[in-house]
Amino acid sequence: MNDSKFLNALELKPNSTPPIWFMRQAGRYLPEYQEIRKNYSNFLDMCKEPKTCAKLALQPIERFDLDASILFSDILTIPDALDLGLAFHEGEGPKFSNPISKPEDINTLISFDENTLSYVFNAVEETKKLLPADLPLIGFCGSPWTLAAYSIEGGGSKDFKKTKNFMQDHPSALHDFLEILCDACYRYLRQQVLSGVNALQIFDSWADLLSAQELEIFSLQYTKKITQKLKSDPITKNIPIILFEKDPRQKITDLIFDDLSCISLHWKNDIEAISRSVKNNIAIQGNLNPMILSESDEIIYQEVQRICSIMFEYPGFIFNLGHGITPDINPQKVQTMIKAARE
Ligand code: 1CP
Repeated sequence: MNDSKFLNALELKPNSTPPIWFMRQAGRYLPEYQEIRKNYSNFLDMCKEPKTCAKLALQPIERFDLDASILFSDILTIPDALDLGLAFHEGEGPKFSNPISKPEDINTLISFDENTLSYVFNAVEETKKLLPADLPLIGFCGSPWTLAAYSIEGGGSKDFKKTKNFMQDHPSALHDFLEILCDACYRYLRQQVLSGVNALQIFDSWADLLSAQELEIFSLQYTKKITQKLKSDPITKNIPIILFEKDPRQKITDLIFDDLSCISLHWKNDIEAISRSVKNNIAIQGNLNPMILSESDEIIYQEVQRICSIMFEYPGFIFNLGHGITPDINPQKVQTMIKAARE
């Protein structure tokens, strides 16, 4: 047994209480985050300061005594390194000044150089220096599909119309782009491991834009290539990999594959049915609807205990939300959620 409940769970070893961390645990709902954030007009400038990233990653650990920390950065650093010109302006989501709008934009892309992202790897090293030795750090990237969607759309969107049109009109150019992103993600994650992360999570946050068949062709195929490369590389082969697919059209039990140590469930997934059918072959994380955190303490207790009692005897269970925490949540409610899960 190692000293980390989180790593134990990823190895399907039992824990007395479930390890806890949650998506977007460092961020806008924390007043101590806002205190630092107000000094930067562009969020990306803050991500480029490794010591600041380390401090931000530690904030939720110090406040809530969580069982895992996640690198403070963003999934969109890769398209930014491809010169798509990322900025996060006041009160807006991400925007690319130089998005992919036609196939030629893919042919003329600069080649990915992970050294452009040395600020991220330095952030890993700085965070490791501040974290207690037995507290694992999670590295991450977006799936090639999710990164392509932001790069083509030029930012966030409700319906990702441009991306869908691009997929219809230029499927082969899109595949070329996904191939480029796939190689970039692998090199990016490998370098995070060399810098000190203990586990990896791949976020396919726009899986729900795709039909079951498209998900296989445009998303999972490339994510599997990344994990295959990681698993055949001596540097990364023992690092556990977690996959988050946001509300996919395909059944979770059908999309799980061998290289994964853990599947992170969206809040719409049925954790009971899934845990029964995967029978302890893979760790399971997540599933609590983040909206519950705006409810009363009683409702939070009920919902946390519902999930924990379903997963009580499942050795590889990691308590987490079914998607990122939203900026409007009162940190006190998070405390209630954690207390309920530890009880
Ligand atoms: O203005 C601000 O203060 C910036 C808010 C913010 C933060 C705190 C953004 C912009 N990114 C982050 C950090 C971040 N992003 C982390 C590390 C912090 C932590 O988790 O503790 C991580 C892991 C991410 C990952 C990320 N970024 C995802 C995948 C997870 C998910 O929520 O599905 C996605 C989709 C992004 C893109 C992104 N970055 C930021 C925003 C507001 C968005 C969403 C844009 C949109 O689609 O509307």
